[in-house]
Amino acid sequence: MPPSPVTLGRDVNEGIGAGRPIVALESTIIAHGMPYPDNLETAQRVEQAVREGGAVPATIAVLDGVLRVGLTTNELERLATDSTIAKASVRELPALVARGASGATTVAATMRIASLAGIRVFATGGIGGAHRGSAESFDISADLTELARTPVAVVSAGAKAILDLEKTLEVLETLSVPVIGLGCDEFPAFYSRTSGLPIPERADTVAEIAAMLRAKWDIGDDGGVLVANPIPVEFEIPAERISAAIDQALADAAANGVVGAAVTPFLLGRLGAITDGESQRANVALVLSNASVAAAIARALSSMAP
Ligand code: PSU
Ligand code: MN
Repeated sequence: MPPSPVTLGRDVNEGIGAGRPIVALESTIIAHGMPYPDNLETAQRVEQAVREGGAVPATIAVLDGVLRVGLTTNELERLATDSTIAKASVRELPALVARGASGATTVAATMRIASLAGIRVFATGGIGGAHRGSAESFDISADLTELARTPVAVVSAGAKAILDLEKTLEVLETLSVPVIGLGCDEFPAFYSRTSGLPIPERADTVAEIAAMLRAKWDIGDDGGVLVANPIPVEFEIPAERISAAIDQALADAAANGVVGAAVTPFLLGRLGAITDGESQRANVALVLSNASVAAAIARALSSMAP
């Protein structure tokens, strides 16, 4: 047998050995999604929310060429402070490993590494998707293609409102990725609970979601599922209020010629500045909520195991 391509942290290793539910967490949000020290504090609070939900947190990154599942506090701190750490999606993984380099993993790369470790549930903030203007720019996140081919359930607050949500849902349909709203009838828009776009499936309990995951994987469909959990109501920024800030951030990105992988981090940073931190407080709240939901789904799934 070839050696395992991933290295597990101590708690994750013990948890997998004991058959405990595990929840994967991404690291792009730490390195490129929020400023220091809020990023470090959030990463630790998210891990704590997973523990309080009865599961083991497994934050994922590439450190010195090693695919790592479960990090120490010092390693979280390194991701939060080292500005040279690259944003790593799936296509960057071969180069990072071959060169012994480090990268903060996006939703796509985190899914892939989680799946190598046998982890089936992952909590994030919002997935990447089809950007506005993507009919021209072709800027569609690899998060969507990874959802099509890797058997991990991604718990998100929908897709970031900076995207074109209608196109994002269309691509997910083409890729046969189930999109399940937890207690909602509309696709949530990250900062807002509603988008006006109907959600393909609604579930009212985590048990129903676990049953759908089980059914999908039992029929040999080895792709992922997007679970959409709307932002907690007390932190919601209504669409009318955030949309002017988004338009401003998009205009700033265009004026600065920002393209490719830099687009999402740039827009999140600008939104934080324009809303005087409100967008970032919302981001923290929704990630924490997604971590709790993911822990509950992981528990439901592991209690169904044969
Ligand atoms: N959601 C957040 N903050 C983030 C991201 C998502 O709340 O920083 C990151 C995720 O890692 C996601 C990435 O995978 O943005 C998408 O980047 P792109 O559009 O370049 O694929
Ligand atoms: Mn992109």
